[in-house]
Amino acid sequence: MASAPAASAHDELVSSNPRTNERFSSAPSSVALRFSAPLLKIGNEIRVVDAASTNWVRGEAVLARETLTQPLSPDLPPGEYQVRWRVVSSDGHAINGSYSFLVGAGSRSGSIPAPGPATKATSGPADAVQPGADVPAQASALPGWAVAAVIGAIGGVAPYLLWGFVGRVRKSTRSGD
Ligand SMILES: [Cu+2]
Repeated sequence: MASAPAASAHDELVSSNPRTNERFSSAPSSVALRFSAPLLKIGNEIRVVDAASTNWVRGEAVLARETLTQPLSPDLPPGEYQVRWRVVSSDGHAINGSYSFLVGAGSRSGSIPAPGPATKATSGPADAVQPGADVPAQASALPGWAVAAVIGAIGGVAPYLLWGFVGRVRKSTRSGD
């Protein structure tokens, strides 16, 4: 049998800057991730955390087709940083992953545990987790099925909302005559 076509597969991370376990003498100013196909423009997130779970990103991630770029705070102090990404693949599925890079000579890779599966139910968004609380950052992240459900809901409801909006505009235009 021929191998199955790749059309139905999730997209994959094909390259990154920084690379996995790359070591910098001076801190990088951004993280750029390139995927195997253009991402959907929804729910894409890159976090860059240190061993204390501080997130060092600054501003919004910028999506350009298959490349998602996240600016970082200037002058990251020496240490290990873990890039934790979650994006929505071109087939509508959420995919995620993580890898580390190093700033300065002293640190070693592997001291930051990789995010595990999202098993804990949480009552608030990720940013509501108290600093210093012993909760993995990804525990409150939306699971993939939830992201897919939101996309499905938006896609299913949008035409009706648009229809209703157009209808109201038409009515108000007529009554204004
Ligand atoms: Cu998929």
